[in-house]
Amino acid sequence: MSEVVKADNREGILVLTVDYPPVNALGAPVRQGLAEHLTSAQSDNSVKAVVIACAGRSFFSGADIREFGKPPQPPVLRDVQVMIENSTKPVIAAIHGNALGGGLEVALCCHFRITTKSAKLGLPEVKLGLLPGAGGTQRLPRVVGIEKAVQMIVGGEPVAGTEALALGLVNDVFDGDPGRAGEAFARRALAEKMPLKRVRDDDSKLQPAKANRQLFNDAVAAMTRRARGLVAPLACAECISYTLDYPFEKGLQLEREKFLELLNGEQSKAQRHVFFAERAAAKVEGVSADVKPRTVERVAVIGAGTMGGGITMSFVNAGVPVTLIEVAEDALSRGLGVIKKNYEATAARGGISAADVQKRMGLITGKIGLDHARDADLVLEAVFETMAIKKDVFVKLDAIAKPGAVLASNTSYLNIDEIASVTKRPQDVVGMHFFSPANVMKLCEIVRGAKTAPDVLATAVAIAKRIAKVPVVVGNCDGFVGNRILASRAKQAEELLLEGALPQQVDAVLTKFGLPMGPFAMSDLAGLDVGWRSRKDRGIKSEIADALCEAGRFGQKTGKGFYKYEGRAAVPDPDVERLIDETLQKMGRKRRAVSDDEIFERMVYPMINEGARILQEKIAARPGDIDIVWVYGYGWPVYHGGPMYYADTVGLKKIAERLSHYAKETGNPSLEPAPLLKQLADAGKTFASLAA
Ligand code: 3H9
Repeated sequence: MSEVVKADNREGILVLTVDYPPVNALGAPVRQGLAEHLTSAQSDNSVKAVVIACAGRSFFSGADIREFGKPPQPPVLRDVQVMIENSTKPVIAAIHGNALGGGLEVALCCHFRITTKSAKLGLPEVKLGLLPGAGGTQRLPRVVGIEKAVQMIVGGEPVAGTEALALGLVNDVFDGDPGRAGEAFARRALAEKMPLKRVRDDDSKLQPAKANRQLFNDAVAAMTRRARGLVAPLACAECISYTLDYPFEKGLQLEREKFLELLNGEQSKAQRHVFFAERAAAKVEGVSADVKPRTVERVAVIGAGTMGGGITMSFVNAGVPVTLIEVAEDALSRGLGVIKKNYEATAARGGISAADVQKRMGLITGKIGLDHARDADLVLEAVFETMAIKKDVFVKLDAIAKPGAVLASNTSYLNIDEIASVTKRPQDVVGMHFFSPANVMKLCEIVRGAKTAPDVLATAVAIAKRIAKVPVVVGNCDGFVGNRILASRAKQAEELLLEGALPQQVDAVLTKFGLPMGPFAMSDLAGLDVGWRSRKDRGIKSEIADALCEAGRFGQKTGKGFYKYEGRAAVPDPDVERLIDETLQKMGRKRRAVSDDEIFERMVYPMINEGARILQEKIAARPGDIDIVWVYGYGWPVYHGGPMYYADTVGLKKIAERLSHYAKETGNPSLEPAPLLKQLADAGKTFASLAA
């Protein structure tokens, strides 16, 4: 009998407890164990009802994603579901923790479901580029109605136990041990002779949408508005529509076909890569799992500008109080005002309640003067991006911060060791680089200095996760992982303009690929004057951008930059084309037609090349870490898996050849393939082979 599924016949109630760490995924041993016990329960006269519960922190978290793409091992999940659904004895799912994906789909085959109030019940397959492939798209709408099902399946967000009860998704809620609660419910079901309801047999909740198809169409339109380029949300919606058009069995069969199509498609493979890469990135090389993070209860953020404000919001959104520190009253009240306005705008859109605005603002204490960082366990510096200013702040922090406090800098490219060197406690200094807008973007690059202590890294990772960010630990170099790769792209973007491409052409190539914006729209958003000033300081030129700034075009803030702005809409501007022509004439250059293919290769392949250098220098520990930085920090389309994953799908040989070609064509040796890229390409290998 199964090791993974324990059976305990408690005076007629057979309690099956599944124990398959870490998250009770429905892997082959689980399916086998369930099938064995369910079969014997049918013929065992002493069994009157069956409870399915899980040990550990959760009910089933879904199918075992590691099995996807491998030959299926019997019994398949559907066979187990049929056994449950057709059981002549009541089967009760007792849910705690999570019931996700295949986990909820199993529960939907049970005759009764009970849950803890805090459990999360949902079908998040869409986030893996999939759809619920074990009947979820056919059963959930029959339980919660079409509109809620669309929200849960196309949106992929779970509901809590209390909401599940209100929706009729569960029969009851419980506290305490799932097995015991399941047993008690089973006795009640038997005593009250509750009928064995099969979800598949009841179409009543489908009737409103059957009578008025617009209900379905509107719900889908609302949920797919932001599905840019993703195939899974639309496939999920299509499968839900089968409940309106076909009998249950036919819908199930069509769902299966669509599921397999997505499973074998390129998008889901890329999205599954991102799922595992994100989890791998949280494991820090050289920091074992038993290193304990330091306790962080009080946080101080230095600087109430755009970054400091966004970082503060991230903390308070997670319920962590922040002391927000500025040097002067007007800067502080401006910063607090922006935060309040942001929250009020979210409340106006219905994202949070008016009470939430009050509560979150109540977690922020504005103060003047660094002295107020004295009691903080974590101090996060987000002041102007100049080494001298950063050093000045860290000298002062060193003098006042309590012993053991983590001193973090939000620098986006400066040398963290140089910043740490002005303190007497470089072991406590770490980079925590957030991305703009910091309250929205999920990435946090955690920069490891030469002397950063392991428990400081562990603390930075833990606190980033606590505030719902995705942490990636990176090494110290100019621009770290994200901005260093961005710089390699920016160089080529500028070069392309000097050869004849236009900003709108370059941007369009990248947005077509799935990035939210191209380099020129991004520069306009950030403000061209910032880079201009810094170039002047360093004696560097950027012909076109400098010419734009000299003409007073600083980007969105002045209504003109690489584009002109009508409201927030970027419109190509003939004046910019003229300015480019004039600049090229002055330089003695002629414009040529640049193809979209060349633009794509010259923007993306140098990024991959820089990624290879970053791996070789061990600035990133794994290719997947680079992918996570670009997916969560810069909007690289998740369905292309990140630049390094994408490179493997193109083939490193092709990428190396094209880079070599452009190096010769443009006379730019830095475009030659990096040694690691060349070595892998020559050996017919992939970046993924490095992590294996
Ligand atoms: C599905 O169900 C398809 C069906 O519709 C149709 C089938 C026919 N499988 O995230 P954590 C691992 S698709 C295998 O750090 P947390 C994870 O890799 C599935 N492994 O923990 C990690 O491993 P490691 C639908 C899985 O507490 C470890 O567990 N379900 C799975 O922060 C801990 O993970 C989903 O999409 C899995 N399903 O969060 C849910 N899930 O330690 C996906 C996790 O080696 N999972 N692992 O790095 C999650 O969202 C989160 O993991 C969860 C726990 C919320 C469950």
